Amino acid sequence: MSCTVVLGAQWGDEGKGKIVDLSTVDADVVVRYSGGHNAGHTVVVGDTKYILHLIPSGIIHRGKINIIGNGVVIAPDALIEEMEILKKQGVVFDENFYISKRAHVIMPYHKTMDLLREELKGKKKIGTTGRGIGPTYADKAARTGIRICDLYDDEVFREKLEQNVREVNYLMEHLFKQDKIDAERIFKQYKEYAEYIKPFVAETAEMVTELYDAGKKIMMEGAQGTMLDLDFGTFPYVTSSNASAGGACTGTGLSPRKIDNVLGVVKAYSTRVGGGPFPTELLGQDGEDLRQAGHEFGATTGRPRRCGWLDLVSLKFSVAINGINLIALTKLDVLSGMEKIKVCTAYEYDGKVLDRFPAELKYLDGCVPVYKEFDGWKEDLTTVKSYDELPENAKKYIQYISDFLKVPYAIISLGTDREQTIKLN
Ligand code: 2SA
Ligand code: MG
Repeated sequence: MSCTVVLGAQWGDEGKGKIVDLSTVDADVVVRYSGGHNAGHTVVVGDTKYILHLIPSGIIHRGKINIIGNGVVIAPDALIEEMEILKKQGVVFDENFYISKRAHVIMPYHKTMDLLREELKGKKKIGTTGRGIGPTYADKAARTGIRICDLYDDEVFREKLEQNVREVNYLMEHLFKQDKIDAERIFKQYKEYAEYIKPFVAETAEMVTELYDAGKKIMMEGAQGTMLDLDFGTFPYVTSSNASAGGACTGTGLSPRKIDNVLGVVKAYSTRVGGGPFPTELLGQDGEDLRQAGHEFGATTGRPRRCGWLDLVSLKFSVAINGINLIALTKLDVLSGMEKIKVCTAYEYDGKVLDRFPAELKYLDGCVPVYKEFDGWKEDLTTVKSYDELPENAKKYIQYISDFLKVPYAIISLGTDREQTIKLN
């Protein structure tokens, strides 16, 4: 028995989709523990491209159990749509798929609130995906949220819904001057959704534990990245859940004593979508070149991602709080052809060198990165099959990263295809 958490060590979009897919081969059970349909994993198998937002990637393989854990927030309409698309691609949903009864439900007004709050923030907007994620987790913390199990108890569902709608309508009327929303219409619509997903709803917390105890190999699939974690990311420019390893326990019900490995997915450079500090961001043509070379556009919203050099200060923090013991390095091939490649090893603020990732945004916003510069390489890496075949300069670059972080590589990924992978540990 074993449990591995696969998570993003940066700001999301590290290429987790492919790494999760590779790790799925060895897993019996795949569990999502945080986030919602704000996530976007692209998995390419042969000629087929699957885009997954909510459903664990084990679903593409027969014989694996897939669980949406209690830490995930579920928009039933988005879930059903995703299931329908996957079914058309030949994916089967039966006793291979479970949805936690305890997961919170994204309601239509959560999306409205998400968009309105962003609008009110003006220039300070977070740049959310507009999917209602934040307001849903806020209701969870405020203890007013609606859970999947509530959808099956009409009395409870209606009471909670009417209470929430009363509050939202009050805000709409007094604050946002919007049209009122109708609880009864939502009730009926969500009852239909609830019926559709009913065969899959279960008490998944004990299920995960029992599967682990029965000797199954479990993979916990992270969404977004550590720097977007509600507690450890660049708050308030974060998502509203724990994307870091701690979320894998609270978001599934598996005890921390049962997590054996944490595989951190690290992209060979940095990107982030939305607002917030990004010390190593490349503005202008350099950033644009990296964006084009790496096809850095959001899988969910299509937004162009901000691009920059690798940031080892934030990564060191990420390794520490997640307990990352193995690294999957992705998109190294994208750096081919660059004259010079830089990595940030510290931040400088007001004449002082900071070598730890600060909590205060002002340091992140106002710092100047201290860079170490590497010579680039010209060779195309997309056909490289072993570590030894890598150009010397590429080896120097990746060796430095691993030494700095004191974590070995498990995987080096050189393209979207499964074949474009070097396996090391
Ligand atoms: P939200 O919607 O409340 O979670 O947004 C809060 C911040 O979290 C960021 N965020 C993400 N960053 C990168 N990738 C994400 N998923 C999609 C993808 C994004 C997309 O995989 O490509 O398609 O645009 C993701 N989800 C949330 C978001 O940008 C805010 O900064
Ligand atoms: Mg993504």
